[in-house]
This record gives sequence, structure tokens and C-alpha cells, in this order.
Amino acid sequence: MRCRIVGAPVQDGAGRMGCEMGPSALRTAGLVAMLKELGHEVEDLGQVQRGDVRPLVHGNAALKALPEINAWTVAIAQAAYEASQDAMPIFLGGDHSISAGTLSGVARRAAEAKRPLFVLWLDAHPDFHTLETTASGNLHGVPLAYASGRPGFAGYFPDLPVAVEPSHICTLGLRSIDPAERHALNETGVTVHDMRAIDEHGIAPLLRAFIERVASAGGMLHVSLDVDFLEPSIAPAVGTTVPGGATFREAHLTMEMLYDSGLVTSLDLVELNPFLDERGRTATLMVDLTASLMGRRIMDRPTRSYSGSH
Ligand code: HAR
Ligand code: MN
Ligand code: MN
Ligand code: MN
Repeated sequence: MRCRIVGAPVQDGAGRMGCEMGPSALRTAGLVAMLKELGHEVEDLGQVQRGDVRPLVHGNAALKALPEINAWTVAIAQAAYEASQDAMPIFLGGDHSISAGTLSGVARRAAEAKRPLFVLWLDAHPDFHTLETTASGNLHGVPLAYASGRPGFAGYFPDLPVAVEPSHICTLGLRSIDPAERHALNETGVTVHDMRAIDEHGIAPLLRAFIERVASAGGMLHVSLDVDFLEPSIAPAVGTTVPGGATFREAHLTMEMLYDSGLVTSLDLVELNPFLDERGRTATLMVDLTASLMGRRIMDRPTRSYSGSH
């Protein structure tokens, strides 16, 4: 496969500094060499450059860095659209606000290819706030709402070329949901597999059902992996740790099943804050999980093992 690495060194969407160093840490942990070892062709496009910031005033006084995130989203959406031409882009965050741009760009690409876009959101949080409902004002809490066309972003974030259909979104690993997000998730029909569901059923059947849906629709699949999807004791380098996350094996199994599906067309690696890491262990884990997504396996197995119409 041909991969394109796109650094998106954004930290203004998070409540604390440090995610700006995320792309460097992921590169330092050996991302490019790992992909080449797995037989992929890799092109590292370097870092996205943020465009000019224009003043923006919103009625929610809690909002932080709205002009900056607007400008980042413009630039990242364009970079994502370009990088996804005939290749699989891997976006290196940066906080999760980068996904406002990555989803916008890959949704435009999927629409041009006349294929439905599906999204797997691996996170402790749904990031489903609108600009009105966020109380923290941290804009890493809004990208999934923006990309799925929830109202209130017009004039503050760039116009979306195409929205992601909420019924094509599956969140996995949630365990910190604000009341307004809970309400909106129920109302829009996003699939939610929270940690309780994972505990009760195991991650495999939940993920398999979603993969089957993507396969039978002939869909493209964007995977957005937030560091805080993981149990904090194995992945400390994130500003918003929530106890009770995915274990090492649950996370690898998720990636291995996704590889076997042959459906993943783009990937975000987000929220890594290297300032909070312990000797690079979280960056290394994120690279190892990416390896499992890209074909590293314990023993050989058949690929594309899911029934699809395409
Ligand atoms: N929902 C909370 C808020 O809006 C926490 C959001 C935290 N988001 C991330 N990415 N860390 O998932 O402030
Ligand atoms: Mn997130
Ligand atoms: Mn999160
Ligand atoms: Mn559909």
C-alpha cells in the first residue's frame, strides 16, 4: 500500500500545551521505518502549515482559540483531500481538533469516488459537542459533531463540503460523555459501544458487526485513534486520561481485525502529548498499534476475511 504521512502539529484545541510535539514523537518512535518494513511505500509530506487567522467572535465565551482552530481546519482539510488521492493518509496529531479537517478532506474524497464514508472513533470521549454546548471551550471536544453536520458551525468553522452520515459512525471505548453529547448521540443515531458494552460482550463482536456493515456498503473507512482510548496505565501521554480504557490486547485486536478487513482508507493518530510521556512508551505503543493496523501479525492469517459486496 502507498501511505502518506501528514503532520498536524495542533495543540490549541486541547486544554494544555504539548500535542504540538506529537508528530515529532511519532516519527521518533519509528513510524516510517515500521511502515517500510511491512512493505508499504511511504511518503512523508511533513507538517501542515496553518493559514492566516481572522478574528471570530462567538456567543459562547468559553470557546478557546476559535480563530486558530478555524484556520487549522481549513489547512488540514485541504491537506487531507490532497493526501488521500490514490494513497492512504496517516495524520499525526496534534490534538483531536485536527479531525475536523481530516474528516472534511476524506469525506470530500469519498464523495468524489462515489463511495460511502464510515468512521470508527476510538476514544474515551465522543467529541460530539457543538460550539454552543461545550462548557470547557476546548475545541478537541467538537470535531465529530462538526464533521457529521451538526448545526452551529457555519461562519465559525469552514463550510463542510460533505457531512459524514451519523449512521455511518461507530464510537468504541467511550467512558466520559457530557450530558449534551449523550442527548445528541441518541438523537442522531451514532453507534455507541461504550466501555460497559466492551466489558459485557468483548470488543470483537462489536467491531465485527461494524466492519460487516462497512464491507457490505462498499464503504471507505476512516479510523480516528485518540490516545485516551487506551487504559492510562499503558498510555500515560495524554492530557485527558480516563481510567478503565482499552487494554493492550483489546487495542491490538481492534487494529488486527481492521487490517484483516482490508477496509481502512485513512487514519488519525491524535492527542499524544509527548511532554507527559514516560521514556516514549506511549508514542511507541501508538506506532505498534499502527503496525497491527498495517499488517504486523503474530501468526499469518487470511486477509479480507469479511463478506463485502465490493
Ligand atoms: N467532553 C469534554 C470537553 O468537551 C472532554 C473532551 C476531551 N476530548 C478529548 N478528546 N480529549 O477526546 O471538554
Ligand atoms: Mn478525542
Ligand atoms: Mn478523548
Ligand atoms: Mn448507508
